[in-house]
Amino acid sequence: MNAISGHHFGTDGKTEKHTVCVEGNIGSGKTTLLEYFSTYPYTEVTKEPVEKWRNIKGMNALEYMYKDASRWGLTFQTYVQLTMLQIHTQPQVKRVKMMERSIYSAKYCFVENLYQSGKMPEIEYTVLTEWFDFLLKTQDIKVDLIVYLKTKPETDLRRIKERCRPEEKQIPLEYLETLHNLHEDWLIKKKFPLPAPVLVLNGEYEKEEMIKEYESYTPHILRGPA
Ligand code: DCP
Repeated sequence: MNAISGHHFGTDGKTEKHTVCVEGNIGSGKTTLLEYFSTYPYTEVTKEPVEKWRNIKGMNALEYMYKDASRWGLTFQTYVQLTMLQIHTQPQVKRVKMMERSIYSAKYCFVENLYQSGKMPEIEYTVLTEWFDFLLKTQDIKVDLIVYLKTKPETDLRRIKERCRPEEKQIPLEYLETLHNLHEDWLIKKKFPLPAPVLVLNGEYEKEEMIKEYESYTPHILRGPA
């Protein structure tokens, strides 16, 4: 690893700042990947937004959404859109900014799922979409690389059960399959606009093998596209 001093971030001459978003299904291992990269001195990693969604002035929007998605989907996704925007526009101090998810996956995977499954009426979908389009046009939402942790929905379900987040107890496999397909539609099949190139990592590995996978892609992830 290179020593870091002042504004010189490496010996390769690549000192430009860049932003990396980590995407993947629920339980795909995004948090673990971000924890690994947070140990590098020139990366800043934003905290898990899900903790904000579980506590809006003491109210748990994530719980509301899982209990009754038709009633609370718009409320929850409006708040997700706000918190993602806040993270995207937060001033970047270090050379590499890494964040969990993005305003894009919220829209193209989760809002899309609510709409397509009939849980979000067209009027709500349209209002959220108009906000989304306006934010993209007027705000600085720059992403240089998307790291996609690709997993099988069965693996996600096992991990979700192991970690035991109370709100997620009732998640069925079909829900993860639908979300998996939406991630694939966006990140692989390019059915929705892609804000940056995509690096696909195999998220199926467990602990030590996974760390080896991170290590082998570290130059690519931390440097961004040449
Ligand atoms: N969620 C949602 N709508 C969004 C984003 C997330 O309904 N726009 C939900 C799905 C999960 C919870 O929020 O129940 C957190 O999901 P993430 O995939 O963002 O975070 P994880 O902690 O599950 O990721 P990982 O297990 O990969 O670390």
